[in-house]
Amino acid sequence: MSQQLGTLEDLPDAYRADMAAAGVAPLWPMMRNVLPHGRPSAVTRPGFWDYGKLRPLLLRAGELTPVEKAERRVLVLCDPGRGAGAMQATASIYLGMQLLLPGETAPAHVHTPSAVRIVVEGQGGYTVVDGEKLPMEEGDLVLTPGGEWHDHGHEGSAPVVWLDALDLPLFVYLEGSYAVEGPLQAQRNRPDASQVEYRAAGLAPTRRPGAGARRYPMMRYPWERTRAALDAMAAHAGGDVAELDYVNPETGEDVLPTMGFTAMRIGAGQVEAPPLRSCSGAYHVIAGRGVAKIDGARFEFGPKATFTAPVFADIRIAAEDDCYLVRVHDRPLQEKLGYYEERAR
Ligand code: GTQ
Repeated sequence: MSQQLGTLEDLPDAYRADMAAAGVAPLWPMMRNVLPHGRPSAVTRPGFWDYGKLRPLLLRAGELTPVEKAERRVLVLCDPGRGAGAMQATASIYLGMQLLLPGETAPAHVHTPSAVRIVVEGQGGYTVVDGEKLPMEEGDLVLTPGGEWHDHGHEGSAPVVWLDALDLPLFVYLEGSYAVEGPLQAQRNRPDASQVEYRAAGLAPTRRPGAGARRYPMMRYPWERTRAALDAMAAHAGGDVAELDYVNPETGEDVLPTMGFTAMRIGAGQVEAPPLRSCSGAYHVIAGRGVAKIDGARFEFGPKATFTAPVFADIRIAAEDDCYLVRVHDRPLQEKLGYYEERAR
């Protein structure tokens, strides 16, 4: 079955030159590169970022580069498989640590990629999306979906840091990535939808016929609620790891078109060993310590660490104490394309 295919070197030099001059190339020497057997071959390699190492670099960026000179003051987490400078953490997922100092604002813009913020440190930060002011407390998940105006501000007294997850690499690949800048938004004088319409799981506002919900009805998922939900679930999980999907409260679907998010609680002594998944992923540690083994790489993690897993990675996460993590993945994209799968380990 696995036949040896002809190589470029098998072909006469003159023929190769004629093909190149005509703007064509033979498929067969490249066949296994573009269509490997059985499973994809990943360029992405497992990555690990300790917050203790990133934090001083980020604060130094705060001294070196005023926010006006940065638009967004971010250190990008570069996939080791693509090397220093790679503007991505996996094939489809971009991750960056963003710093906002007290009193600063990051100007309003709108872009084609979608973003999610996971708050790492600090109090008083907020994001305004389409006029809705979303407070950013540690562990909160805040959406800024593609096509929605957003700006960031900071009313607190100490640095605020959050992890950005964007589907930017996909949009760059598609030659579809661009932004438009605008003035800071007027803020509606009311709390965000998580505190008004969507206070409780399973309840959504009653609507008149034809009066639909917003496409992104709730753009902030307070960590306090997520953690309480994980604890309640873990108490009755019979020793299983508790994992919850972040969903659109009106539709039950993934919060964004291409990226999905889950919250996990791996209890002390438990090991999370998921099936091999066709999606890539990133884990951000909200609390707890443990050891992650991803495709043979071994990472000792603590609070605020971030690590990544390529497609079909062999993942084992052993918790030393109770661990809370947020997982970012591209399963929604793969499901839309019709190829998401899980294989037994
Ligand atoms: O906060 O809007 O990390 O536009 C990269 C691009 C953050 C943002 C990033 C962005 C933003």
